Amino acid sequence: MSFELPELTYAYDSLAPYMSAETLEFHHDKHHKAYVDNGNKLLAGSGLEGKSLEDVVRGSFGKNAGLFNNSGQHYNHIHFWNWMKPNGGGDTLPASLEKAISADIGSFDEFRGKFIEAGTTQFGSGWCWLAVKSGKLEIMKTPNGENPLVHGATPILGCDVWEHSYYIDYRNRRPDYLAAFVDHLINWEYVEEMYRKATA
Ligand code: MN3
Repeated sequence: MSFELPELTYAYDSLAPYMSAETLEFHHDKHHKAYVDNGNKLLAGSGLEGKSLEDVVRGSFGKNAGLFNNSGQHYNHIHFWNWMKPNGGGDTLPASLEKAISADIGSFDEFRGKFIEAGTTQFGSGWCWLAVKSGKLEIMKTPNGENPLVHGATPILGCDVWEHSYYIDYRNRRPDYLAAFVDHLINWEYVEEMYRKATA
């Protein structure tokens, strides 16, 4: 099965002013598309053609750097678009998720602080995450196209801290971008859906 670029489920200008149409046009139409196109070229003949995307990511890690980088970024971005929605974010969470964050992280405010800190302190390009590992929620950060799948965990929320995700709108103010992501963009229903699947 080859990789395909998914359509955004919201209008390009609907996340403004927190993420502009210009950012989404470049990020989705150019950057994500390049991961899909390059990933498909590298998938051919890799021996992983029939596998699920998750298995391609895990199976190429440490073995086929080109395929790993592109398939990892394809996986990360498919979810990244769904981890956002117009009028999202804030501290009103589905009950099961709020309970799990309180139990495993401490409180919503602790989650918010640690998630933003993980994204701010990721040196260079990468991602910060809320992931399920051994049944518990954890804040993680990874470089480049890596994600929790290759560290024995399942991501349920991630924020792209590559400069292409925020430089048009925030220039070098990565912490402000991360705060806007948490306060105004997160699609908590999708996070909860991934949490339920990860803990089923
Ligand atoms: Mn990106």
